[in-house]
Amino acid sequence: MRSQGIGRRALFGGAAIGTAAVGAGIVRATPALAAAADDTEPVGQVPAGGWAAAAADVRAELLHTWDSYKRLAWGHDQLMPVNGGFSEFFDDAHPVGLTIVEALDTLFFMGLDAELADGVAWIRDHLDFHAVAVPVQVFETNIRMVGGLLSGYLATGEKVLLSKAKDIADILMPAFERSPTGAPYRFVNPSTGEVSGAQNFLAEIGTIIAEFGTLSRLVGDDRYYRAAKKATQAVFDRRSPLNLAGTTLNIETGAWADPTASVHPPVDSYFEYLFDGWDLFHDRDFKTWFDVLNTASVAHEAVWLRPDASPREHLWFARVDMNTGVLGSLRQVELTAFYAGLLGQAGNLRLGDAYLSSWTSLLGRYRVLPEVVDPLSGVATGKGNALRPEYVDAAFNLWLLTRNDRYRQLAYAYYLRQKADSRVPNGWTVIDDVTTTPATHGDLTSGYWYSEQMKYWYLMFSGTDRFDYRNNYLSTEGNIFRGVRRR
Ligand code: DMJ
Repeated sequence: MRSQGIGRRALFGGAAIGTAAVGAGIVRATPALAAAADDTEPVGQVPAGGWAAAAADVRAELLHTWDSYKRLAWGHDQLMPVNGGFSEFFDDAHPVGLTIVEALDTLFFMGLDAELADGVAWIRDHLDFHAVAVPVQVFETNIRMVGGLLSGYLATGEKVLLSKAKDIADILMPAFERSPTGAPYRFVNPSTGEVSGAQNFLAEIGTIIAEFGTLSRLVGDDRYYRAAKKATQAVFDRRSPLNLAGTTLNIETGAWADPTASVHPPVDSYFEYLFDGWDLFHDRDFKTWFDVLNTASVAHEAVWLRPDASPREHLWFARVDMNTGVLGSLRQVELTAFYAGLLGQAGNLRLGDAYLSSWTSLLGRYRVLPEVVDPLSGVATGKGNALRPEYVDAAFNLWLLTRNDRYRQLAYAYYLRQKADSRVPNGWTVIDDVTTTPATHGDLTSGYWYSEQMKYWYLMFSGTDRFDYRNNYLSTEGNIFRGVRRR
């Protein structure tokens, strides 16, 4: 990807631009125009007490929330810190200790070794995914459970974690093996083995290779790697003449059920894992697939917009028709902020920086990012914040790549903002409305909070010798499959 590859530049003022007008206003980008995105909002912060104190604060917040989880919800999937209760993520009748699994490698990096040992013991004695008696999403089960157990194994060497990861991957395998196309069914019922959900989204089809490939490597059985690769290729082989893929595939017929191309969910991490198949396993096919699809996505979907009263244009990503390239919705989803880091990892630091800057620009208006936003008006159309990690994820990846301290300062400023708005006596909670003062709280500590942003913040601020800052790999769920340094 090169900056010349930016496909579209929309020069608009005003909030009431409809799709047709957007389409009519598109002009080709030039590198000179693209350079306009380089001024970044000055919202970064250096911790007054130094970075070590910031790291200690993150660790103390994690530990405080973990202690609440242990006291109020131990063994259940997720803590509800406001009412002091719990909720299950997969099956209301069968908790699987999701929070424990998600926290494992974060506890290791923070040196919380007694807590880590408690978690491993719970998993050894209680985790039985076969008992789950409802259909579970292959995607969520893989990135959270299989991934969490694998990174926990890499952090501790505890064989029980590897064997439970394999058990769960074996439960998921029929979703791949029974599919005529190789793209998985969306659901599996762990207790019956029944598969369901022939309409599947790209993220759910193709966010598999990091976990399944790592498992193959660790157990010496390439069935998992091959299944994940075949699923990824099933999408690539069905790309349009524009080299775009859609959003939803019928995995039985191979026909597109939704031909909307985008990098937003529920497509997002399909792109992430195309790159990761190359990054983790040096498999050239993944690199080729990533280059082909991502180059076309940037060319057709990148738009530069100037909202009301903004001094400059911001880079956003539109949805387009995969066959015609015609523009669809401009709605921006916070989950896609991760893509700033991926663009950087793939070699396009300029675009990655510009895209992070677009998200940063919203922090002039919101204390923490809302789930969904109209990029033309800046208005939040989804006002919640599910304790999302993606903005910090992108800042972390750009910081790892460049060591430009601005990214770490942005991440620290965001830490202070999220802490101020999400902290309750029992830990941190999701927000139902970020536009009210004070923020309107929901009641949940998302499992990924332990696995993702608390780890990203801690690694950025601490400089721990348990992590290899030069050679590492973090999955979409923040699980570390390369770069663990055990003594
Ligand atoms: C996480 O489970 C992962 O980052 C996933 O890829 C998408 N969303 C959540 C966090 O927002």
